[in-house]
Amino acid sequence: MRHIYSGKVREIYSDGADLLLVASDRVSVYDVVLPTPIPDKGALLTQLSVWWFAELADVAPNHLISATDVPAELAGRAMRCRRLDMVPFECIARGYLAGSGLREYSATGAISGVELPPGLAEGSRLPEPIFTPTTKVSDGGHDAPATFAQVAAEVGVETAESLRALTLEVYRRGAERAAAGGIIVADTKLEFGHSPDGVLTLADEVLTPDSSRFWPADEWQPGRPQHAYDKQFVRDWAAGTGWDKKPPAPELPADVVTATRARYVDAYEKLTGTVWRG
Ligand code: PZK
Repeated sequence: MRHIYSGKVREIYSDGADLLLVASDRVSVYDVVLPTPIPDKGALLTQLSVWWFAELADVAPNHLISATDVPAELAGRAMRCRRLDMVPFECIARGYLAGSGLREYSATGAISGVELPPGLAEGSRLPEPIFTPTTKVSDGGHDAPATFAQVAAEVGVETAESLRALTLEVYRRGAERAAAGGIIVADTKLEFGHSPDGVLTLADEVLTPDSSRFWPADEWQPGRPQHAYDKQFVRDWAAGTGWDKKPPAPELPADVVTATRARYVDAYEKLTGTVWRG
């Protein structure tokens, strides 16, 4: 096994021809990784992704080979995956207005070239889900919006149309399932790649709270920032400490760790309809 990449909260290893995607228990808030892990977070997000890959198998083929044929020390929080030729765009679907999409809409009235009606507020539900790709910027820079035409120019119009259709269908299916459990999926970020035989394939993690904005539906109120399903206790605690949001972050108190872990468990159980047995 060779370590090939470290993200803020995840790692990639190569193992022969395969990749191992490993999720840690680290949590980031305001783009800063906290010194305190959330027990089982990596396993919860990995097992949620694994569940979604099966649930969405009729929408798109995916890169997962096995979540059990992994080294013992990574059991539960690793996915053995096929190596793909990655599409150089993040495929984002949005059903609600938040984050960088809100900023772009406020400045231009559109997101990634998709025109939206005037008068939408922070947290508003969009008339219909939209595809708002971004270019991947390495070196910790922030991703930049890309229009459909820019995606098509890079990967071809046929692949671009497939990326849009698959991204929107994954979002619709995820949002519908989550709504039944009282969770709004405001947006989600997907990654795709081509398999060696040229098949467009869903990669990375899917519909987790790290790759998506999950909001508690019963607290949704357009016109203000929404409560995050997973990290709200961390954010509220951080605001109360007076921490300047620059590294290093302070240690989390035990009650915030416990409450945050419970939200990840809750999201897993509500989405999958099964009980978490770590
Ligand atoms: C790949 N990433 C992002 C994911 C991280 C970073 N199946 C694949 N084949 C080739 N490359 C990738 C994948 C996938 N998935 C994904 N970077 C490369 C990423 C997980 C953890 F730290």
